[in-house]
Amino acid sequence: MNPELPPADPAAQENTVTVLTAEGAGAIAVLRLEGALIETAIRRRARGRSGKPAEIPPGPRPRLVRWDFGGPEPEEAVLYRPRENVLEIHCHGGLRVVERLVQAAVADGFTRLTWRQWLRREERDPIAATARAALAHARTARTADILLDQYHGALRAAIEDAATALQRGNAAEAAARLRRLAARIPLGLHLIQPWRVVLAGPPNAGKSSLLNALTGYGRAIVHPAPGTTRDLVSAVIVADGWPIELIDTAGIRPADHPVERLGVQLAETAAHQADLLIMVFDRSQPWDLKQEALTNRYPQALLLHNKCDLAVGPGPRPPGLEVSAHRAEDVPTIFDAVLRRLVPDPPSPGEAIPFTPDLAAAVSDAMDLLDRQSPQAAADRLRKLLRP
Ligand SMILES: Nc1nc2c(ncn2[C@@H]2O[C@H](COP(=O)(O)OP(=O)(O)O)[C@@H](O)[C@H]2O)c(=O)[nH]1
Ligand SMILES: [Mg+2]
Repeated sequence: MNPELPPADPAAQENTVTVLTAEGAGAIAVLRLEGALIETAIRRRARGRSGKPAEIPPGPRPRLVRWDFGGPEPEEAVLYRPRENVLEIHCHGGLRVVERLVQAAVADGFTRLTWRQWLRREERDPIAATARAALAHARTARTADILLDQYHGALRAAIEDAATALQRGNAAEAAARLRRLAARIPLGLHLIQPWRVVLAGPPNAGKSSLLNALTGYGRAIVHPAPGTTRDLVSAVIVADGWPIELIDTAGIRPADHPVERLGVQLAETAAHQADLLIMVFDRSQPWDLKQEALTNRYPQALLLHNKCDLAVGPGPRPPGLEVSAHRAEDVPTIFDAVLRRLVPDPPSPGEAIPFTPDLAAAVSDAMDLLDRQSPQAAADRLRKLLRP
């Protein structure tokens, strides 16, 4: 027996059907058929109002037809045939209709592609293909703009320049370019994934009140009795165009009740995984050793001394923002401080940003290789990103 797979039939591979609209139900769906079988499919399935076969010549004119996919009633659809071998079917976006139209295309000899596979094939530049796929997940116009810059070649050009510098023996220039790219990795990895900002601190300090104030609505339960927030409550918000997931916790402290202990453990885990930890303290209470211990344990935390609408409690406190969750005017001050931490140096338009873990890893690897005096290997590692 021959263990080798037979070569793929190129003709079969060229006839493809792809749903281009987002997964899930929508008002309108777009199916894209590609390949020489389009002519046969049109002859078999496209009908005019009278029920007679409709002709769809290539050209920019969209046509309303009834597409006979083998169901009880043909489906109304707008056909657009930009080229001989490309046909777009714009139809109602219900999940079942779309699935049956795809099945009909498969029965006609088309191979189903996911939109990601289709993109991979469409875009010769793999970085552009990845950027286009990432754009589908951008949450804000600001992050979408940055991904669009990468789609249009900002990152590709920077990587090419670094690789060229390496090959010309210009190690200093290559190192400088790679350092600039590496500095952008933390930002790039948050264009799709929001930054995680965790609110922690002793119970009753006002963490849940602050989450509510920052999100602008009552997302977390606020209660005068300590220990109300036993699990994590989170909300994704947008600050200055950046997506941020705010995570409220039960507070970090010794807990007696097992459910509470679970909440405290969750809080500790969240604190360790956070991009930014906000430690909230009640400024109206005396500053004590427990609070001092918390600030020592998380020296990287942003400190908020909350309830500053009340009289200040005794004891010297470490420096931090003095705010009140009950004062709307303090919200922008808190966001400013948060953003200074998360995006200290916002990128300028057109800047190159490595925006996936793979791209980031390639940049880091290239820097390591350069450090270890292997400029050729570093250049190869970068060039690999550019090949289709
Ligand atoms: N006066 C005042 N009370 C506050 C402030 N922030 C929170 N509180 C109150 O403090 C209590 C505990 O707040 P909560 O947000 O549940 O604290 P958490 O346990 O840290 O989540 C509630 O009664 C809040 O209304 C503030 O800035 N000023
Ligand atoms: Mg709470």
